[in-house]
Amino acid sequence: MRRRNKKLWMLSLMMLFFLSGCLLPHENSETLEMYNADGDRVGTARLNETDGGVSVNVEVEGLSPGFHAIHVHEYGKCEGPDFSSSGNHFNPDGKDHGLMQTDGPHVGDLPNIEADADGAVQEELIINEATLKKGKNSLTADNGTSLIIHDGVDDGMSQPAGNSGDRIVCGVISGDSQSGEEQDAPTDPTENNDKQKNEENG
Ligand SMILES: [Cu+2]
Ligand SMILES: [Zn+2]
Repeated sequence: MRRRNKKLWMLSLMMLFFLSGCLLPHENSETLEMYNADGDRVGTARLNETDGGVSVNVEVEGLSPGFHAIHVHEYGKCEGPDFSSSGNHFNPDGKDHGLMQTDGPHVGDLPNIEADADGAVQEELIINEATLKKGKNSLTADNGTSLIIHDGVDDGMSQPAGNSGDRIVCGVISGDSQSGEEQDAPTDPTENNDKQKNEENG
């Protein structure tokens, strides 16, 4: 009798782990694979839902030393080499661009990140008005959005995009938990290209 209760208890505990492992983190976090214009994987961006918006932990290398613009763009598509497939900045409220703009900013506008002398960045940013859950400001709804790093610096004022220069690194925010679970496995960029091709054909 006792043993059976213990078994049941273990089973419900396992159920709880299963549910929390499969349902909750998917809406609360996602790890993006970041790719450069050549299709090489250059790092990750870890997104977490917080009370004050979505936090982004960017770990990317291969940039030029110094400041770079970074934004959330409106479409979840990273097609190199120019990444124009990602569209304009994520701007569900129809505001102007720029953190220093009185009629701004876009929800997707973020402070510049700074690469060190080796071209590496490790910074944590907050997308204040955004969510990974459902809603108007959801980064994952309607086929997702994308996180873009630029060659230049966002001046915080100029329309429509802060005069930030070329788009050089891109990662898709899909709401798909798979990318989060595979975060530690190095990916072959050609494999990813094949996958994208297949998705387009399908
Ligand atoms: Cu941008
Ligand atoms: Zn903007």
